[in-house]
Amino acid sequence: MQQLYYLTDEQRAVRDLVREIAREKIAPVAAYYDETESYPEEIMKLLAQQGLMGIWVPEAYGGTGMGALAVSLVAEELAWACAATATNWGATPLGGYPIVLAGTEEQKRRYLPRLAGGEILAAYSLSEPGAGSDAAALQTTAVRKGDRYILNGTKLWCSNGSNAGVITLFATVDRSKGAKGITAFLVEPGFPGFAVGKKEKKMGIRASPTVAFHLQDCEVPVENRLGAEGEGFKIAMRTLDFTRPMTGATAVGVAQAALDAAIGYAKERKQFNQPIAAFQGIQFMLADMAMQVHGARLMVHHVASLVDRGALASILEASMAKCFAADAAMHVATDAVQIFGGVGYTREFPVERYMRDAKIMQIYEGTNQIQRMVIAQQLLGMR
Ligand code: COS
Repeated sequence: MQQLYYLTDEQRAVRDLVREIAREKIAPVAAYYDETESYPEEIMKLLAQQGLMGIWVPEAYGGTGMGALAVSLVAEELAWACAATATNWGATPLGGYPIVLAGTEEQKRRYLPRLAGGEILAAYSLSEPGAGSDAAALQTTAVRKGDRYILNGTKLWCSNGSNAGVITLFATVDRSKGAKGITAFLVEPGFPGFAVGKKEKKMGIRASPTVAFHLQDCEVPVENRLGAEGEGFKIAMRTLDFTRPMTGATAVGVAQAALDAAIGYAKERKQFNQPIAAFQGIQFMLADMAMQVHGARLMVHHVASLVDRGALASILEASMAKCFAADAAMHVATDAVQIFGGVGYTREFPVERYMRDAKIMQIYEGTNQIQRMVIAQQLLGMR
């Protein structure tokens, strides 16, 4: 395991706590939750009991305000055991961080303490059937009528959306204005006209429910608008700048798990009268895998540390870390399956799950093609 000299005692303590929970409580049941596509309720409760839901919430609102690097450490350790649990856990900072960014004092007091305590979870709802990579093309409308907004439309791909007590949901007050019409709302599942739609049947992270929402004349009180009308797109993007490193960390966790499994198997498995680890072909694969994990982790930690030092989350480095780590996870998990050979392709071993889980990391929170577009635009001074 890498020596991370730059971690504070507090960050080390939270990492070690989550590592212990992940290894003892989560890893043994991860295959069960994957196989049954069920929600790991008990695990989520345990994470809340251990005070882990509020590490991103400022202390003034009941959290421990530990910052982006701590969030990344937790995401990595959870993902080492179960990427779906890491996604379920990460949906709350993703859905709740916009409140920290743009919430009124009243909104912060209403939601953040409950999120910090794990009393409710949050989710983030940007995507739609016709607006995936092109997020600014969203069509869900919000029309103000007195002290309410009336929302109509369909949202897609919301991680942990069926378990959230508050959803940061993006709609447009004026389609003709494109990104400048997009407005953020704090929607509660009990609001009239709000319904959770179909749950997706997915290749990976199967213990993390991904759902659609249907808004039919959904009534949202004006006090639940987050930021001003038209500010929603920037809130959405600045949130992703904060959470893309966390997604990168989730990918690092999967990659580390795949590498650990491959090392263990290569030392045990004998062919041609020796462990396959004795073959240079396998050694070179392991060395390349380890370099990918190491590099990805350092990129994630670097951008998370920038955020913690008060720098605006770097758009360039957030995209780089997310993209590099997700590609690393896919590469390392694929090679881990290869090292296991035939049994790696079966459900007897977890590496096939790692490979299925790694794939989503190249897709969610902005595809890796979108990340490359953002990186190139930053390099070329086009943004
Ligand atoms: N941080 C802050 N502001 C940002 C920003 C960022 N990362 N990215 C864009 N903006 C701002 C721009 O500065 C611009 O503001 P001005 O008009 O005041 O200059 C505004 O937002 C619109 O930006 P732009 O014109 O670049 O938007 P585009 O429609 O071209 O799209 C991309 C930008 C492609 C980057 C965006 O749509 C995206 O990230 N897509 C992927 C969506 C995604 O990640 N979905 C996953 C859902 S969450 S699981």
